[in-house]
This record gives sequence, structure tokens and C-alpha cells, in this order.
Amino acid sequence: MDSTQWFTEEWAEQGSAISLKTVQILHSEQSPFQRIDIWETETFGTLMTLDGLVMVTSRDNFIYHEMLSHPALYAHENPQSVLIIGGGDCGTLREVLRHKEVQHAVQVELDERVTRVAEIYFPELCASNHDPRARFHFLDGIQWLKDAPDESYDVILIDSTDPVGPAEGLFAEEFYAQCHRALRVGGVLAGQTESPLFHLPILQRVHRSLKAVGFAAIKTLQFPQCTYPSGWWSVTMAQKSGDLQLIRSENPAHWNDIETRYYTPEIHRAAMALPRYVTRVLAEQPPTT
Ligand code: AG3
Repeated sequence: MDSTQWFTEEWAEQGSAISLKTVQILHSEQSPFQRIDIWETETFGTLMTLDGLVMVTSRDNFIYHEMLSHPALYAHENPQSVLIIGGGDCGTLREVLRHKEVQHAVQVELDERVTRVAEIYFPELCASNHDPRARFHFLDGIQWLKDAPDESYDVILIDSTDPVGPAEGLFAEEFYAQCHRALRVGGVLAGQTESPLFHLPILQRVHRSLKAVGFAAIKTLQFPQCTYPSGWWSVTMAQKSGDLQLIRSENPAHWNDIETRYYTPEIHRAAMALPRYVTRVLAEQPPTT
């Protein structure tokens, strides 16, 4: 009998799926918010899924975490105060804290269990959790931003799951309006915005919403992420004032001291180049009603 086990995440509406060969399941629980599973895989290291969706693997999470954090932080002149919404596995937080300009990094994650489980199974992602600049709040990020004082953050990073269920509100215009209000002048927002192949309507909606709430510049970055739907992913950045053209890492003084595996200043610039079909859709005018 073939005892090989595969974890599969199916994307029914796309007629497609990702499978990872597993060795064993290491942990499984139903938190108050979702099902959390941890697998040992044969070739991707440890895998965390939430409600059956791939969140991180040891092998490829560095691409996503670096692209969510470094472009946004390097697009800001002096990112002192950073807010992370979601990001319970702490991989984004670790990247943020590599920047010595950062004085406070506040992480607001709904599900404390994701962080507690990550501390056990992804200790490398949680390596900076005891940095004195880090603060954790296990609360609803949407409410957190409603309560946030005006102009209180330099950078807001949205490290969410797909826009279904609790994360849906993190892709909504009302939420972006609160982010805009809570950002200081020149502040930068960056959020994960799904696959440029499978989820282009989401990207289009995000661009329209960010524009509608008053962001001065909006840019999508694209990069490979082989364990997410379609294997190709995006982050969208928006700046309150400014044009997102600053890439501080192009100045070696701001760059040499940070260890990255994927990000380089060249990657930062190159990732903002978008395929023609994407640019066309993003440039379409919203229907007037
Ligand atoms: N953020 C999850 C991106 C969405 C993945 N979607 C999917 N597998 N259907 C992951 C959190 C990493 N810190």
C-alpha cells in the first residue's frame, strides 16, 4: 500500500491546486477563529495552514515576507513607527525589525493561537519577538485602526489571509480610509493582494479603493510564491503623500546592514514592472453610477 500522504489546497473556481508531499502532521487545533494545522513536508520544511489554506512553508516564506516589508520600509524616508495587521506567524515582524530606523513595531493579530503555534513550529520566524521594540495585541485589526489616533504610524503592513471571512474587511474601502487617516504625512501602506493571475478583480478593487480614500500613489509589486494559488503573488503599496519613487536601499548607507535573501534594490524596482494585461485592468475607469 502506498502510504504517501499529500496535503492539497484546491482552488475550485480555478480548476487548480497545490500539493505538498507530507511526512506527518505535527499539530492540529481548532482555535476560536479557525483551524490551525502544522505539517512536516518532505521538501518544503514545516507548513502552516489556516482553514486548509497555505500560509507559510519554511522553504519559500522569505519571498513573501521580504516583499511585504522591505519595499514599504525603503519607500519611506524614516520609518520609525510600524503597524502590522495580521502576520501572526511573525515573519513580517522579523523583517520589519531588521530596519534600525524602526522604533516601535506593533502587531495586531486576531488569533493569538497562530502566534503561539508559530513560536513552537517556526521559531526562526519568531526570532525577534522579544525585541524591545515589538508589541503584540491579539485583537481585531479593523477595530484597532478605527481607534487609532490620526497620523500615528509611518508604515502599515497588512499581512492577511484571503479576502473571505474575517479578512474580508481588510480589503475594504472603509478600512483603507482608516489606514489613510492613521498614517503620518509620507506614510506608506502595503498589503498582500493575492495573485495577479487568479485574482485580478481583487487587485482592481484594491487600487480603486486606495485611490478613492485619497492615497497619492499606488503601486503593485509582483513576485513568485510557488505555494500560493497560481504560484504568483502580489503586494500593493500606497503612499499618503509622495510618489513611491524613493528606494532608500539604492543608497548603500541604508542597505548594507540588512541581510535579505530575496529582496535587493534591483528587485524592488523590477517588481513594480507589471504585465500589460494587469496595467490595462488597473487603468480602467470605475463605472459611473
Ligand atoms: N498570508 C497569506 C496569503 C494568502 C494565501 N492564500 C492561500 N493560500 N489561499 C500569509 C501570512 C504569512 N505571514
